[in-house]
Amino acid sequence: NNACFISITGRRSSYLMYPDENPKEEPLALAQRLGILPGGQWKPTNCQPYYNIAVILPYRNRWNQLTIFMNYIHPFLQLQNIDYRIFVIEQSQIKEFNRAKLFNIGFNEAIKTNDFHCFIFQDIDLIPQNLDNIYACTKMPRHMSSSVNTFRYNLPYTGLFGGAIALTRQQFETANGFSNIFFGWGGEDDDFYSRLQSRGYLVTRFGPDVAQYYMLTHKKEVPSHTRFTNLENGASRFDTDGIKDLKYEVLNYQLRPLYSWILVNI
Ligand code: NGS
Repeated sequence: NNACFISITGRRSSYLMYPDENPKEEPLALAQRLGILPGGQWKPTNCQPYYNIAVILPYRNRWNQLTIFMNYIHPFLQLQNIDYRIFVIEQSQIKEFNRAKLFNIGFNEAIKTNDFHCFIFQDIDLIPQNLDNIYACTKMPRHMSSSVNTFRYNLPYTGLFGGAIALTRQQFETANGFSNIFFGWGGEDDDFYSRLQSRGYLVTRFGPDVAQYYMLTHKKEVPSHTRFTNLENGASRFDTDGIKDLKYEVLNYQLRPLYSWILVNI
């Protein structure tokens, strides 16, 4: 009966938020001001939160964006009354970047620390602009970033499942997570969408005026040459390539003031 107030979406909020692209506050000072526990954990204390989420962020060589993101996302999640913990999974300099595998690793590490019900898998260059875009899970896997400013707030194609997504632990495990073989840019999100479809999940989205994101600018990545072949034979690997056969090495693990940092070799 002391449940936290939650603004469930569907309500049209015309107020768009923007990040401070040049934040000045030191991480420790920010953590203290906002009551964030080491490792980037927080939950409301004056009411019972509905949701317990892990935010999983793949990372490499984008310190400026990470700083902007952290300064923005903590107050945002706190305004939503979410019980949350943020994980940054950094890939060592070895091999091409593998966003999908870093998500799998983040999931695997997060469930060792807590019985999270819900996972947000997202890129650090995406800033949610509308507080009604609740950082929690829905009955179906949800594509959260369907309305991005760089696409003039339009969805580029129906099957797009990249950017920011929300899945329950059960949904993610049923899909066997992401494929681990997508090195370099592109396709891993399309493959994941096929996985969900093959397991009978329909994906959901909130309306375009709720699911709005502001993308921090960066130069366009060069697409990988193997992405289409990987996609074509993807279905044959749904059961064997994913969280069930995940192999990696943890090089460093720190509870930083604003997030749990895990450096990995993949
Ligand atoms: C598709 C990519 C996706 C990507 C999407 C949007 O073409 O991985 O573009 O990218 N699929 C393949 O390359 C097979 S975006 O315009 O946001 O950079 O997510």
